Amino acid sequence: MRKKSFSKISYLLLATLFMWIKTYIVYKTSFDIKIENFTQEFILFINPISFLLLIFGVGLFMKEKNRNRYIFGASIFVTGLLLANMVFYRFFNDFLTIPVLFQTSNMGDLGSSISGLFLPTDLLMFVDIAVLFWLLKKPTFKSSSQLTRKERSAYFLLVAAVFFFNLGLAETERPQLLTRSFDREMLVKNISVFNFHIYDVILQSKTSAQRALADSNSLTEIENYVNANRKEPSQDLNGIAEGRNVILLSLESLQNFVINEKLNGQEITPFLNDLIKESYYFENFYHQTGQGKTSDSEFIVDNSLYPLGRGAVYFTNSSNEYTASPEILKDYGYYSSIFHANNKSFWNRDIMYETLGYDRFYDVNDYEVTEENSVGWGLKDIDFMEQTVQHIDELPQPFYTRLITLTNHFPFELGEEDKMIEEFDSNSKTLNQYIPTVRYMDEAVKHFFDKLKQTDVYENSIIILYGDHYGISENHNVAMEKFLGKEITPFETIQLQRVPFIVHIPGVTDKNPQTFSKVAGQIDIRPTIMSLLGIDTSEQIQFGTDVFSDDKLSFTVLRDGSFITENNVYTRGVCYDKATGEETDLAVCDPYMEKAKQELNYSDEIIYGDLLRFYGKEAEAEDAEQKTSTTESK
Ligand code: GP9
Ligand code: MN
Repeated sequence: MRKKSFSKISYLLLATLFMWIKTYIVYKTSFDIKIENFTQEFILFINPISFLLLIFGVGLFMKEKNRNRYIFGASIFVTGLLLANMVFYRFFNDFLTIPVLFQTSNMGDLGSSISGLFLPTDLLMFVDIAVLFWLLKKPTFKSSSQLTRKERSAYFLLVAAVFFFNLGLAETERPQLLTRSFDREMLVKNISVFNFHIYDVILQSKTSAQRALADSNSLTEIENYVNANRKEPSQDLNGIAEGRNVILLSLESLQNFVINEKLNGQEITPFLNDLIKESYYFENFYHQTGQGKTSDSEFIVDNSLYPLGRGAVYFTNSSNEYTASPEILKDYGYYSSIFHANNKSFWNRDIMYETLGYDRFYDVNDYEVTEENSVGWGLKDIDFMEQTVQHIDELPQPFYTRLITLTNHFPFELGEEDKMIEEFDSNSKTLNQYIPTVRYMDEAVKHFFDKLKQTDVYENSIIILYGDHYGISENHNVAMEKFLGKEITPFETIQLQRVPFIVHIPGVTDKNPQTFSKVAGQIDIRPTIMSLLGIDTSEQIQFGTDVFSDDKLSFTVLRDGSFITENNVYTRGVCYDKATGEETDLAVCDPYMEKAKQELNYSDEIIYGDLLRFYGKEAEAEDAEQKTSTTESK
């Protein structure tokens, strides 16, 4: 743009500059945003620009008279937004989202103390506003003429370029940033606090629209399907663990291929291998997660519903009605909790756990985390287990709880002192390092059992261990081929989605351990737990089956539509024979193709339409709510 053009927008540029600097200062002083390298700092620094140029740029469509006034007003609005986030962050250590604004229980905590959350220094937020106000009337900043169409186009082209440059850089730092929507902190860090709000609004309106279109009739067909496919629970094991505590160990990135496997003569998972000899173990058990990774596995385990094909349900549908395990178990006197030494807002857990009915979430703030006891993503698993058992010992019993490990997470970092096995030797650093971190996690699980056995909790619990999702992606196929000593075909890729599933019932499984080869998946975990506890779930809408049931179909469907049956694997339109790993006639897989699709679709319909609000106890509440709103509107 020429000099003349610049002078036309000098007020706009100044307002942008002020707000940009102010936002960056707020980032550095009011939010706790972890920066790991220079690129991340650079992204953080530039990320407010595109939004600010855009919002102020709207003024360019206005008459000269109104333009600067609009920009001034927008500055106040943006400052207010920033300030609201600052104040909210002071209390909740988190950024504002629309569901949070409407989550009255959260706001209730803030209550009358809201004024107390403002600090005198907050007034500094308005220094630039005062300057802008003073300049508003100055002739130098009064633009005399309208921007030409060309100039305007150039301006918005520039805004788009800045935005895509920012997004591109962010994507290289965090692939699938927007589709996976990991964490608010990560989004703010990469696309700015402002664009994060826009993203949040889009996400919210999408879910609200789908919800608004659904009604209770949408559920009938699904109910019929679920009822027709319901299986009787196991004859022998139903109620065998009645009244016991339930402890779930969500083992990060643990795949089956390391179980009972050795590297250079050394077992990779010696403890789990021994534990299996005292437990029920399923060797054909699959994870069913999508982009929501750990959070998806949690969702499946608590609800026996499938996660979504796109995005993380923990983010997209966190204000739905669910009848999750904590809620069901509450009626049987159970206290529910989660242990995970990470930032509570990661995967939107803090919000979602409330929705699911958890009584308590022990997050990173409940742990003693130091430089020495941390690696990679945070607190090392052994220290995590050590501290968690102390908390568990104090939980009201009976309880339902889940421990989520962290050390065996990409990029699989580990200090030399914790390496109990050599790295693998291949072209993939990821797979090479995976071996020692898995070995370390195995040690952490051993530590957990050792410590738990010293309490009286152990004998009165059932302990269920499972891998949350794959750890080694297809990008490492060459290295995996070297490790497994065979070619990785699409068939093998599906078989690599097997994760360990171990059910350990002290006093029961140690006397009669068993390895099962029937096909099952994470979707079956909840019905299995309920059956072991002797709790009837025949009224629940769930897609899984008690794995011990004699009628359990040897079938499971993965989130991408692939499925596995007793003898076949179906993926990417091809049917494989499990015995040979070779392609076989599609007709063999055909009977299950419809079922696989239908289950995923029904589950999606439930989530997108928030259909469980029309079911059981929730339906009564919904009815009552509708009645009051119709009387009010009369
Ligand atoms: C983060 C941990 C890892 O809290 O659960 O998440 P993932 O990347 O595996 O989904
Ligand atoms: Mn995970």
